[in-house]
Amino acid sequence: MTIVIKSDIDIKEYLTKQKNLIDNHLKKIFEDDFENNYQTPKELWDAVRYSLVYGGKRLRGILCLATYESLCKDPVFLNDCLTVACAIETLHAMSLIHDDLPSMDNDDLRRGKPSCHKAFSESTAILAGDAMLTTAFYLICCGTNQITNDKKVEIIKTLSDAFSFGLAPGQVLDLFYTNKDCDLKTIENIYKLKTAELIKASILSGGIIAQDIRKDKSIFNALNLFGLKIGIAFQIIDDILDITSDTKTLGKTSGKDEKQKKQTYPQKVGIQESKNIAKDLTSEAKSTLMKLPLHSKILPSLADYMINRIN
Ligand code: GRG
Repeated sequence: MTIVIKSDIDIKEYLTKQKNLIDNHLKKIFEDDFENNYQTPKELWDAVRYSLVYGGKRLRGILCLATYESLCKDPVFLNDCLTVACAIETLHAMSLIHDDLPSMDNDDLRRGKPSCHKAFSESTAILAGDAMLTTAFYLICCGTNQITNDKKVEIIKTLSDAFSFGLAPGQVLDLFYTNKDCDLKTIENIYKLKTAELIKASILSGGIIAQDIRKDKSIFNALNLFGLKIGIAFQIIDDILDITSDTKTLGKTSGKDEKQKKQTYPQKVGIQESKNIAKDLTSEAKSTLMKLPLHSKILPSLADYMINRIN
């Protein structure tokens, strides 16, 4: 594998190339490798493959790879970074399965097809999510060959922090404030927890593989802030698209936030002001990277893509 650094990035071409890399690696892991482990009982692993291997933009995995490539020219750890990117996508996909459950957001559609509990059963969907949550950490421990054990622990800590202190409390608050009024600060905090923490952790994971970023506080702090800001902007755009786009384009049911009386930026300040806030957050995010010795402009390009996306 080689790293190609371009000054003028064709973002669509880059996204397609990186998504293919991740898709193929996920197929290899969940369809070919560990043949016995990933087969029995068939229903469980079919549900995992159904929700994970096909579909998804792979943005969190792509951010992990892009951060590595931005900080490290040496491709020696690139294959391990790809495995970590797949572990991150496994974590993200499990959060989507659980998010869709009847006791959570109760959504019948995900990635353009029936959500996991609709295609299988509620109990299988819960258990597929559980298996994915633990398999992701197994992949970081046992599916990587070049990175040190210290780095593996650092990545596991970063990602488990994102779930324990980000997604889980974020989801609790999101459900708590459904159909209840709250202020914009509270909504921002929910977006930070349920969405931005995993985006931040994906970026930090790529950074940890590339360098000792915990020692270089300027790099760690900049990536941290960059991740949180683009993560919040990403969720704001998600909520705008829920209003302005259609179910086919989104691959999930549009118009749900209004129906479920969710507390969102567009509901609070309107679509245009929400767009302005997402744009400002993205500019602030990009400016945090300015002083870093990056080898590529891919991270700012991805930040721009994330607020201009249509699904
Ligand atoms: C298991 C500890 C633990 C916690 C999970 C269910 C849950 C708690 C949290 C839900 C978090 C969640 C799904 C937030 C929404 C984030 C979001 C906007 C997802 C959509 O991401 P995309 O557009 O989806 O990147 P694709 O399909 O492209 O991957």
